[in-house]
Amino acid sequence: MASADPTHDSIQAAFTKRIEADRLVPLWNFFSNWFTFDPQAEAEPYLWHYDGLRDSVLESANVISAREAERRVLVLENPGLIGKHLVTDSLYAGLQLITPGEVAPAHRHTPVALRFIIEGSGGYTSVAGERTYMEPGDFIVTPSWAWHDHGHEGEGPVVWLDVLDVPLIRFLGANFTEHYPEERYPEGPPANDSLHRYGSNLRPVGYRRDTLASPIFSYPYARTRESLEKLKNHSDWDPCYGLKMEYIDPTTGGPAIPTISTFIQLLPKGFSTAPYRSTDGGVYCVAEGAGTVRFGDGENATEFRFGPRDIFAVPYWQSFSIEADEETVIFSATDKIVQTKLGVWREQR
Ligand code: GTQ
Repeated sequence: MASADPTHDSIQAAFTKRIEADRLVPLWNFFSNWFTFDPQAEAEPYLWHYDGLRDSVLESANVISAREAERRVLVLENPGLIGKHLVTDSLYAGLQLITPGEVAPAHRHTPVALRFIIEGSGGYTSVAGERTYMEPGDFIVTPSWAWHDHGHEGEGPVVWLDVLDVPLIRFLGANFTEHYPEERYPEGPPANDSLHRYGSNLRPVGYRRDTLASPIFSYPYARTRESLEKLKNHSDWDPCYGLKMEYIDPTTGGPAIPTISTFIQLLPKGFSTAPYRSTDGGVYCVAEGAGTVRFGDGENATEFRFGPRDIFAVPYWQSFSIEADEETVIFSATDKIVQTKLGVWREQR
């Protein structure tokens, strides 16, 4: 900040210039930018209407094959993060399309990927050779460094939302990718083996976990929805969350993914959540229902109408509330678990 005394300013400027060559920078020149009273997100609140994007997503199949693209994805780029290819400051998200008969070739990377299925049937993802078939609303995990390819044996397009922790892993310097020499990873256990083995409140006797990854890859919507349906009749509604549940690793009770928290929440028809903010930014995908999401207040207030399959970005420390015109189910993925483990997570109700 310029002071009233120009000599003082020019002494400081000259000093700053003089130390530049020594690779030194005065902290006082940027202290207030860094040590802000509260978090200042670059991401902006934003909503993508799926019905408005669908044509472009489907058209991408005429532009490039899944094989050539490796992953045919239209990335959801936040208007506050242009050129960074991110949906929020800490997460990447995109819409991936696969058409009948196509294969997205096998590879593996240290960033974790999650999928939330938007439309279509008959598509599958294979993790270490085990196929998981995808139905709308299913939540599927590709753990860090697991070989995976995608395919489609059914009819019609299959589209899902990808969310990856790429920004975090790149920032930390642990970003590796490897391409499998064949198009597909060799067939492994039968389809959905891991769900039956670990996802039924059972586990093999003697099971010992040797990675941080959950042994199940698939959280089928049919099961999730049934739980919400049963619980909604006698749940205490959280004023900010409605009925909100977290996807877990059944063998630990911890999060389904070590670096991304994932949730499903139900809001009954007519329910309005109380304004809420927390330090975990995230991406939200509407599984069912319709309503309005409102961000901020006063001059900076913005609101978006939402319907099924719409996706919205909630920047960190951004106050927002959701009003459900119909019974609404929303999936979300945030960096809460990372912040919780580091002891810095906060919320304000
Ligand atoms: O499906 O493995 O959106 O590797 C970006 C990178 C999806 C995937 C993405 C990927 C994938």
